[in-house]
Amino acid sequence: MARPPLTDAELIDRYGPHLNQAPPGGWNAGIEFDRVVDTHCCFCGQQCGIKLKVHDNEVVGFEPWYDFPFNEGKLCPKGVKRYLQGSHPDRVVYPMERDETAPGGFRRVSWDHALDRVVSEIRRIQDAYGPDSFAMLSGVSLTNEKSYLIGKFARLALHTANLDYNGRYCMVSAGAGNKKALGIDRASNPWSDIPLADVVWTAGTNIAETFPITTSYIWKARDRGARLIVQDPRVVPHARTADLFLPVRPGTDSALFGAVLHELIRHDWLDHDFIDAHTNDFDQAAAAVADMAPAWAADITGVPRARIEQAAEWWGTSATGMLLHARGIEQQSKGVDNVLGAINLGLATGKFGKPGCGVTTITGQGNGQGGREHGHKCDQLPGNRDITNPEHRAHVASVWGCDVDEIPGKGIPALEIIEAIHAGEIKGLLSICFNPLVSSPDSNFTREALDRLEFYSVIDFFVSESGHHADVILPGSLHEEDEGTSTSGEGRIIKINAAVEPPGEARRDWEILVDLADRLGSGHYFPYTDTHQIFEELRLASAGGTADYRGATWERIEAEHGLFWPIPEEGHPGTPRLYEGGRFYHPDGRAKFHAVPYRLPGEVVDADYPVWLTTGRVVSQYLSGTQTRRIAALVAQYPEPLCEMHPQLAERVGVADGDLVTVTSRRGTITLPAHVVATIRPDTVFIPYHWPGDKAANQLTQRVVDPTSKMPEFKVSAVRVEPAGGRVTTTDVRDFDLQGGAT
Ligand SMILES: Nc1nc2c(c(=O)[nH]1)N[C@H]1C(S)=C(S)[C@@H](COP(=O)(O)OP(=O)(O)OC[C@H]3O[C@@H](n4cnc5c(=O)[nH]c(N)nc54)[C@H](O)[C@@H]3O)O[C@H]1N2
Ligand SMILES: Nc1nc2c(c(=O)[nH]1)N[C@H]1C(S)=C(S)[C@@H](COP(=O)(O)OP(=O)(O)OC[C@H]3O[C@@H](n4cnc5c(=O)[nH]c(N)nc54)[C@H](O)[C@@H]3O)O[C@H]1N2
Ligand code: SF4
Ligand SMILES: [Mo]
Repeated sequence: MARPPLTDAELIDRYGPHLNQAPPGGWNAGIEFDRVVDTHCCFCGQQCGIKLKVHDNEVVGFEPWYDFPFNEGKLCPKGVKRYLQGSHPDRVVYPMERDETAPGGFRRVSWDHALDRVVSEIRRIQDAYGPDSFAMLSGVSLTNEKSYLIGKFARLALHTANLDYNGRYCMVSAGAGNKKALGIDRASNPWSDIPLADVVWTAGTNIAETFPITTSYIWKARDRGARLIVQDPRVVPHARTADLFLPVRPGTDSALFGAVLHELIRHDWLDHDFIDAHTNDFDQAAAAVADMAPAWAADITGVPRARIEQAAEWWGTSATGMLLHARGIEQQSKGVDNVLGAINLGLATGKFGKPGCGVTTITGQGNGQGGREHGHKCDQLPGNRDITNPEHRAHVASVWGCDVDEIPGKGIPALEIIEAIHAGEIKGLLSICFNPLVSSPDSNFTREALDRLEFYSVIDFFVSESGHHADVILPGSLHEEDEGTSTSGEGRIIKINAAVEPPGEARRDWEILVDLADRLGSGHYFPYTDTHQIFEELRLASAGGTADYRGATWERIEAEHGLFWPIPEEGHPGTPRLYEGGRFYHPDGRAKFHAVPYRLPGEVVDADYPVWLTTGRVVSQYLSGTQTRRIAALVAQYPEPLCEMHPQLAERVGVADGDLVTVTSRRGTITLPAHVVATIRPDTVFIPYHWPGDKAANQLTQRVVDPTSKMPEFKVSAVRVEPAGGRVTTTDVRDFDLQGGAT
C-alpha cells in the first residue's frame, strides 16, 4: 500500500520553516504574470524546453513549451518546481565574510571589500607558494559561455594549472572512452533515433528517475516492437517492462560486455563489411574476449548465462539497435573499460552512423556536454583541445591575444585537487557551481581537506555545505538570471534566456569573474560587456577543434530550436547523427576497437564488509541537493536517504522495512531507514547521495579512481549492514509501490 507523502505541517515540523511553501490555495492559485520567457530547465542534461512565467522581477510559475521538439512540453517533477528557488529565503543576496561571532558564521560585507579580500589572498598564497598552489573548481550547471570564461580566467587571471570541474565525477569516463574509440566525445545520435531502434539496451541508468523524458523515446521504440534490455543491479522502473533484465553485480560490467562480444564472434553475428571498411584493431578486441565465455561471465556478474546469450543474440541479429549508458557503468575504476566494451559491441555489429543505430552515453548535468568541451577541464582548451598540444595551444593563444607561454600546462583532476589540499600542497581554492563536500567520495576526508585551506571562496546563490567552510561567499546568479547557451545530452546547442535580474546585490557569475580578473591585473583579456561577446569569442576559439561551434549563432540556435555541433561554418546544417556513413573522427576516419581484459573493482566484499554498496539518485532530488532540498514539494516526495535492500538481505540482517540500519565501510558509517524492496540484488544495497552531513552516502565511498579518466568509483564499495535499533514512523519512508514489479 502506498503511504501518503508528508503533509505541509509535517514538513515544517521536521525540516523547519525555511522550505518554500505553496501559497494558500495551491501552487498556481492567483498567480499573476506579465511575461513568459522561453528557456530551458536548469537541472539535467535533457535540457527540456520550458516557458517561465514572470511577474515584476520574479519567476512565479511555468507553462509547457509544446513546440520545443525534444520534450514537446513534457517535464519531470524537478523541472516544474525549479522556479521556487529565486525568491527562496535562503538566497544569498550580498557578499559575506566568515565571522564566527555573527549569526550563521558570516557577516555582510561590500562587494569591494569581498573582491579585494579574494584578490589579496590569491596574491598572498601565490607569492608564498607559487601559482599552482591556488586552485579552482567549477561545474557544468553553467552555460557554455561561463565554462569557456572560467577556463580562460583560471589560465590568464589566476595563472594556475590547477583548474578542474565536477564533470570529473560525471562524464569523464564516457568522454575518455568516446575519444579513444571514436575520436570525438558526444552522443552518437539525436534522440529521434531511439524510436527507430529494434533493440534498446540500457546499461547502468535509471532512466525513469534520472532522464524521465527519455522514457517517452523508448516507449515509442517499444510501440514499434523494439526489444528492451536493461543491465542494472536494480529493477529500476523502466526495467519492469523489459524483455530482458541483466541483474549485474556492481562493478562487473566489462565481463558482461566481454562475454557478449565473445558470443557475437562465436555465432558470427558480425558486420564484416563495416569492420573492414570503418574500424581498426578488431583482432585485439577479439583476442581479449577469447576466454570470456558466458558461463565465465555468469559467475562474475551474477547474470544467468542464458540471459547473456539472449542479449548477444538480440543485439547481434537485429538490423538496428541503440545502447544507452550512464553513470552505472561509468562511475567505476573501470569506467573507461566499460564504455570501450559497450562501443566494441556497436562496432562489431555495424551499429553506428545509421538511423536507429548507436552506442551513446546519456549526459548527466544540465550542460554536462558543452561544459566538457570548452576548457575548464584540467587538461583541456576550448573546442575540446589538448592543453599539452603545441598547435592547440598556439590556436587558443592567438584567439586570447596572449603569448602561448602564458597558458599554464596540464593541471590535476578534481579529486587530486582535494587530495593535494589535504596534503597541504594546494593552499587556496575558488569554487563555483561545485559542492565537493557532498559530492566527492570519502566525505570525512573532504571535510578535513576544506578545513586545511588557508583561504577558500565560493561563488553560489545558496550557502552550500562546502560554502560553510568558506572564508568569502560571493553571491552569484541562478540559471534564469543570465543568458547564454547550453549543449544538451544530444549534442544540441540551445539558447538559455534571462527571465529576471539577480536579486539584491547578487551578480551574474560572469560579471563576478570579469571583475576579479580586472582586480588581478588581467582585465585586458576580459573586455566583455555582455555574454554574447563571450560566445562570439568561444566560436573562434573552438573553430577547427573537434567540438567546433564556429558556425553556430545565437539567432540560428533560437530560430531552429537548437543546432547540433560540429558546425564548422555559418550556413552548415549541424551534425545530428555523428557517424553518418561510418565516418569516425580519428585522423584516418576509422573507429578503433579496444582490448578490454577483465579486472576487479577497487574494493571487493569480504568477511568484514560482505555487502556491495552502490549509490545514485532519486527522481525528486538533484545532485548534492542544495537546490532541490530547499523545494518543499520535492522534499515531500523523498525527504531523506533510505537504504534500499532485498527482503533476503533484510532477513539476514534482521530488519524490516522502516527499521534503522547502520551501514559501515572502511571510510565511514551512516544510519538510515531500511527500504526493503524485491527490486535489488540480494547482495547489494543502494543509497541515494543527495544529502549532507551524517546523511551523506559519500561517507562510505572510496577515493579509488579510473586510471585514465580519474573518475571516482561511486558505484562500487564494500560495506557491512547492521540493525541500528529503533525504527522510523511509516510516513518517513516513501513507498515505491513496487509490489507489481518484483522479479
Ligand atoms: N532526479 C535526478 N535526475 C538526474 C540527476 C539527479 O541528481 N537527480 N542528476 C543528473 C546527472 S548529473 C547525472 S550524472 C545523471 C545520472 O543518471 P543515472 O546514471 O541514470 O543515475 P544513477 O542513479 O547515478 O545510476 C544509474 C543506475 O546505475 C545502477 N548501477 C549501480 N552500480 C552499477 C553497476 O556496477 N553496473 C551497472 N550496470 N549499473 C549500476 C544503479 O542501480 C542505478 O539504477 O542523472 C541526471 N539526472
Ligand atoms: N556517491 C555519489 N556521489 C556522486 C555521484 C553519485 O552517483 N554517487 N554522482 C556524481 C555526479 S554524476 C555529479 S554530476 C556530482 C555533482 O556534484 P556537485 O557538482 O557538487 O553538485 P551540485 O549540487 O550541482 O553542486 C553545485 C553547486 O553549485 C550551485 N550552482 C548550481 N547552479 C549554479 C550556477 O548557475 N551558478 C553558480 N554560481 N552556482 C550554481 C549549487 O547551488 C550547488 O551548491 O556529484 C557526484 N557525486
Ligand atoms: S528531465 Fe531533466 S531537463 Fe527535463 S524537466 Fe526533468 S530535470 Fe529538467
Ligand atoms: Mo552527473
